[in-house]
Amino acid sequence: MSHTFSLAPDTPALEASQTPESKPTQVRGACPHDCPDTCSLLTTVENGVATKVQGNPDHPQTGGVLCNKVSRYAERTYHPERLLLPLRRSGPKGSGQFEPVSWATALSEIAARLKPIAARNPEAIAPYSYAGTMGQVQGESMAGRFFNRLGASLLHRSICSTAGGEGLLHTLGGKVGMRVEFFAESKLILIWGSNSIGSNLHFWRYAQQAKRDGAKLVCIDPRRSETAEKCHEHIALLPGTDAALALALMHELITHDWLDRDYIARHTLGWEALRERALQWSPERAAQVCGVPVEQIKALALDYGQCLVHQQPAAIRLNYGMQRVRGGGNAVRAVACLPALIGAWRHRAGGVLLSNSSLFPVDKAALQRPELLNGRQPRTLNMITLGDDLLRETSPQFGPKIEALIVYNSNPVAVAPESGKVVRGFSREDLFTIVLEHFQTDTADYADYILPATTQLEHWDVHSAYGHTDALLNRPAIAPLGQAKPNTQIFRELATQMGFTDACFADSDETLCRAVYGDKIDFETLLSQGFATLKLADAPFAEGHFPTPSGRCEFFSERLKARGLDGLPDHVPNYETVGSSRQFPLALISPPARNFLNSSFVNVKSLRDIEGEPVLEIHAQDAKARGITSGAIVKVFNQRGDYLVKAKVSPRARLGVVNGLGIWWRKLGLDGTNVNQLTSQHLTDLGQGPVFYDCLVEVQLSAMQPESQTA
Ligand SMILES: Nc1nc2c(c(=O)[nH]1)N[C@H]1C(S)=C(S)[C@@H](COP(=O)(O)OP(=O)(O)OC[C@H]3O[C@@H](n4cnc5c(=O)[nH]c(N)nc54)[C@H](O)[C@@H]3O)O[C@H]1N2
Ligand SMILES: Nc1nc2c(c(=O)[nH]1)N[C@H]1C(S)=C(S)[C@@H](COP(=O)(O)OP(=O)(O)OC[C@H]3O[C@@H](n4cnc5c(=O)[nH]c(N)nc54)[C@H](O)[C@@H]3O)O[C@H]1N2
Ligand SMILES: [Mo]
Repeated sequence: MSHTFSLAPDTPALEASQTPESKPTQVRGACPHDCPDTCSLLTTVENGVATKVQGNPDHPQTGGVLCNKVSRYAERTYHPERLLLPLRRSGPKGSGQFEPVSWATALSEIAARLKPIAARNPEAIAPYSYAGTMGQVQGESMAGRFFNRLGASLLHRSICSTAGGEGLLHTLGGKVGMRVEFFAESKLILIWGSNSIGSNLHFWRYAQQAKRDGAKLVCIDPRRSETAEKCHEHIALLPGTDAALALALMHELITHDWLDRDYIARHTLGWEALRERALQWSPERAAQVCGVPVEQIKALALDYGQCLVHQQPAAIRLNYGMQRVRGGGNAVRAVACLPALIGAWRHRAGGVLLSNSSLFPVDKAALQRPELLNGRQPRTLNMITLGDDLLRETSPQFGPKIEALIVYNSNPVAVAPESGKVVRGFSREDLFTIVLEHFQTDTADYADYILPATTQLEHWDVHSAYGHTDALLNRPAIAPLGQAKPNTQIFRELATQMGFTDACFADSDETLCRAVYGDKIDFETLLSQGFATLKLADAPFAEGHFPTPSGRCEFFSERLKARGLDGLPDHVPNYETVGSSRQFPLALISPPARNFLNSSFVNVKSLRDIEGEPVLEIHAQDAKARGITSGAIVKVFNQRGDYLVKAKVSPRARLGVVNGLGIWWRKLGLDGTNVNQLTSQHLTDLGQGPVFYDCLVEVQLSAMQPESQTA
């Protein structure tokens, strides 16, 4: 393969399509999705058409294996409903009726609408984006420049990981932890708030290797997930009670003296205070709060403590599932303290991993150019409160009413909480909405203009990972389909239309790719190999050196105390705790479905066929009490709204907790809604994140049943 890396903004350099008659070629890329695994892709291209997308066998973290979803990436790319032309609304708001227009017309009409708003107050224009692609270039590079130059509202990109991110920051010093490959050598692995088989498959391969070598696997998850059923133990705690469990484990480590006193003395901060806090959490008290047998907590503490006694590595794979509750930040802090207590960090196969993304030297300023703000300090909107924010009038407290919304890399109508309000906001006649998309999603239905974006097979990008420590380059394998353009190019052209003449808007995607890491990661390695592994110590914290202000693992955080917050981790009960409401007695969680990636891939038929239809898993006893049997249509409801789903009486659901697997497109749901109709806009203790899994509901048989549908 010869790779020429020259890229004019609008004409991706393409090995395959430049020589349409040539033999099949394989083009190296990167999976763009929001997943810890960030796989290296090999796309086979024949006559300019991508015929197959595979895992790259030369990339150790990918090992030639892709998940079911991304192995269908070509099917998604060539999907008959792919958006290939710019579209302008031709029916009422939200009707999903559009007519094709030329790019020139779309862009000039958009600019004509945005200019007067910007002239009055640019903060009335808001971006909304998340992780449709995790690419540094097709994410916040040209888009960031555009919004900075405009002076638009800023966006707190909080919808996924900010509670856990802040929790780690104030404990370990950032999103840093074990290297994932060393889990293969661990002797005890706690899989905590993670359905690894569904959402972190390549980690699961390492866990399997460890299991074959005698490791014990414990899963801590309210749901009996695909992963939980394959572990030796499953602790099915109530949602939002993880900190209580972690503190009770500490209690046991202390009372049995399973402590690495040397490590604690040399490499931690706040031990005496933490000790006092943990001693308030007997296993009996935690068992009450967590809704699990006390013996299970004691047995887990014994397993963890024995790793110290026998000098064996104990590892924790934490994932973001457990921080989507009010106390998510504190819970991550509590769990992240555990390895230091037994000196697990001394081993390369010991410690904890939630994310390693802080290790990547991304030069955000070079990409987004904050100097374009020119001294302005626009307000920051939170992704979580989109529903409320769209419905707000101008006020001194919140600033101007949102008049225009530019959505890219996200599907907020499906994924943001309390979607009844989100939909009402998007329905506003006076809201001007632009959506950059591959498909006519629930959000695109509410657009005034839909602009067709390229997929990962059609554009350049650079990717950091969060579940391993390699950076990846994505080369386009095929030419853009139809009239689709990369996000970067759409924002370049919008900038031109708005009259922005700053030189940085002319930067090509090549320049942006090179700017991601500057000289911190060798770009030639990315070009020749497709990936570059960060140079890191095997056991990063064996000798302390945490990237905290004190250089220690901070059980006690002065920074949190200075903000008036608890300096120690604690159990912070949910906003909506089980048992606190007679009206809504069940806890609802809505974890990812294995064959979807958030709301992406829901429209890929072969994958949707595997998932079937939106279901609510419910415990046999909870079902019986309500006269519910498998296959019945049930109404799930609370004070925020309701939605209809098929019930599935299932051992995957624990007593008192129902699982509404996510995230279906609303328009493919039984009544045009999805689970986010019920979730709230409350924020987490740290990081101002979402509380999707902190949500009480009631479930009842619906008047609509499968029989009456066909009658
Ligand atoms: N197939 C697939 N893979 C994905 C995704 C997807 O949608 N589909 N999403 C991606 C995204 S956006 C992310 S952020 C990552 C990580 O995404 P995560 O959401 O962490 O992914 P999971 O590991 O599937 O789910 C978390 C697990 O946490 C459990 N859980 C819920 N509440 C609690 C709780 O209070 N305590 C504990 N201990 N567990 C709880 C759920 O039952 C679930 O099994 O995965 C990514 N990977
Ligand atoms: N109830 C409930 N809600 C949740 C969650 C949950 O567990 N339960 N999980 C939450 C989490 S962890 C997350 S991360 C969010 C995810 O929320 P989002 O980041 O909004 O993720 P997706 O739903 O996958 O939507 C991404 C969209 O971007 C589009 N896209 C992909 N690539 C490109 C591109 O290159 N250009 C453009 N213009 N568009 C592109 C895709 O077609 C897709 O429609 O959802 C959150 N919502
Ligand atoms: Mo996420």
